[in-house]
Amino acid sequence: MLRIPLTLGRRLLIPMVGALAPSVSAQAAELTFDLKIEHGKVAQNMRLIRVKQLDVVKLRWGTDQPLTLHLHGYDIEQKVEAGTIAEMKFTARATGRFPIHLHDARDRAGSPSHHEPPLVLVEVYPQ
Ligand SMILES: [Cu+2]
Repeated sequence: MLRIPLTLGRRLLIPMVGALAPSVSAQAAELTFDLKIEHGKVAQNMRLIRVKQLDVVKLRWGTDQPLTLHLHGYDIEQKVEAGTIAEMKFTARATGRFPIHLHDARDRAGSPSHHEPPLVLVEVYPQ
């Protein structure tokens, strides 16, 4: 009997599904990351996200307080309400390191939040 392990995480499962459909793309995978923000921070082991160029990246955000996230470089801004999941989805066309940090209503480019360590760092490696 074929048994599918229930413990298999989303991050392992999705690249496998992608591998079953090579006609879509030889390399690119769709990767989903679940990120939970508590007291303005993400758990230490989720602060670095590594993907490959052309991967479709889905960041699913949860938070304990309303806030606005900003992914630099790709320049995506995403509002997240407490108790809901907000999705930030993009194709990783540009390679490099892209910080994600918090914006708030008073925030402007160059505000102190841009000088603090990022909430999460996204690294996109060349194919
Ligand atoms: Cu910003």
